[in-house]
Amino acid sequence: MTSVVVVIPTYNEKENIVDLIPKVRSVLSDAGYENHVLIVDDSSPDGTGEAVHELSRTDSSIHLLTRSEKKGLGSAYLDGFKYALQSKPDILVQMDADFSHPPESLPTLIKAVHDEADVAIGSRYVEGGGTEGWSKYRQLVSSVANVLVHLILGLKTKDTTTGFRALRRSVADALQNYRLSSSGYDYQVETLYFYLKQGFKVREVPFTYRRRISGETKLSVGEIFHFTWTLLRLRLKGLRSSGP
Ligand SMILES: Nc1nc2c(ncn2[C@@H]2O[C@H](COP(=O)(O)OP(=O)(O)OP(=O)(O)O)[C@@H](O)[C@H]2O)c(=O)[nH]1
Ligand SMILES: [Mg+2]
Repeated sequence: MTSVVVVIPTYNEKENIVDLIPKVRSVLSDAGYENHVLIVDDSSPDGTGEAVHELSRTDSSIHLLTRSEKKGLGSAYLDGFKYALQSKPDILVQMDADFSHPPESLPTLIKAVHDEADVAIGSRYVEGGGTEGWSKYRQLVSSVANVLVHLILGLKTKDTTTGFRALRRSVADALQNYRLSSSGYDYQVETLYFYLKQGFKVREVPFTYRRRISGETKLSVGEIFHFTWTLLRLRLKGLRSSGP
């Protein structure tokens, strides 16, 4: 039986996470996967960690990794993968806690890795994908981010910023040995850049991104500037190491 660990970073997501975890577990069990859920919580003041701990008391497939303070989305994934790799799962999944990445789309995403891909990217910008309930501002931020990635790094992947991804274990292993320079939202692009440079087979799988159900966004203007700076840095590093 194929084993899957779903890694979900949280910061103040109590309301979402108590509904999301059982949903993820049931969707994956119904699809025939041995599955575990790992929450990486940065000591959320709203009690997210305590709520997850409570759920884990009755379900040994729910795990909680608590970090002492808010350290960023990217580093939460890295710490989560490191922890999850100890049990040697076949496939690792990363997804948000706020239902933007629909649990119902998990089997299609995972199947792409199960069948042939090294990395499956849940994509809003390939045929069949899309967004629901986004403001014009949020649409603009996402489009501009992708245009910048295409222009500056020359990547062909349509949705370079999505955080809904499934990875073969060997990819997560490779990531552990790579010195990642991003710790925030720029993690998505830096890792994609790394996967493509390593020659991993990356596939986009359409899904519909939904506006978060409850709670607040952690995407700040500061993160957006930092993201652009990361692209320029990666481009310069790429030029120095191997040419355009
Ligand atoms: N552990 C941890 N999780 C984080 C941190 N920043 C964001 N997250 C989580 O990462 C996921 C994505 O963050 P969101 O705020 O939803 O960002 P977004 O999806 O780009 O923005 P929205 O579209 O407004 O939801 C959520 O599950 C957050 O709780 C962090 O510093 N640490
Ligand atoms: Mg979100």
